[in-house]
Amino acid sequence: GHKGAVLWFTGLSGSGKSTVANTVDHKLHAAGKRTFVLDGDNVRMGLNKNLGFSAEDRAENIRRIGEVAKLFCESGTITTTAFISPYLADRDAVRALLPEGHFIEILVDAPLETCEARDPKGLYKKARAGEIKGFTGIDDPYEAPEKPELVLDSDKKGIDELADEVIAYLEKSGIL
Ligand code: GGZ
Repeated sequence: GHKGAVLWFTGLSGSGKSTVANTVDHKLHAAGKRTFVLDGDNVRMGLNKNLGFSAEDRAENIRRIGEVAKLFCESGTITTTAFISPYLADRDAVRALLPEGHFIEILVDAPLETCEARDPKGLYKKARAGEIKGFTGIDDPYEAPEKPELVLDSDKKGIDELADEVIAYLEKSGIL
């Protein structure tokens, strides 16, 4: 069997969080693990649809996701979350909800220039044009973790390699 855990991906829009998180989830699921993904598609569209992108709303977004992830973790599920979660204090508050060793903070690291060049939804372009205010990395801060359990170099490495790095960490740390 395996223990429950929260794999908390954090990083800029366009860093590859969702893609790596979903790839990790698929690999774990294929290996017979109980898994679940929380991301913007299933959380910001539902539970958190009353929240926007002010500092207060982002904090509440992360708080609720943390509480839901905690419940999944208690059920023995390996839960991956893929939210920018730009503020240190909000992520630390989630860490404090979970038992020692069960919150695994994963920085999906890519320079702003790379994320902006990818711009899959054209949001950076809109932010630069002033059509979106308070966009993370442009006119709202991204506070990188100081001691993440894992840093993924999404500028230099491919999705599959990064997903395997996460799984290797889970094996090393006794989650799997
Ligand atoms: C950042 C924004 C914003 C602003 C809309 N700032 O590339 P995406 O589209 O899919 O990822 C971004 C997503 C961020 O939602 P999160 O719930 O992950 O953010 S947080 O953890 O900060 O609460 C982007 C889109 O929503 N988006 N406006 N102003 N990203």
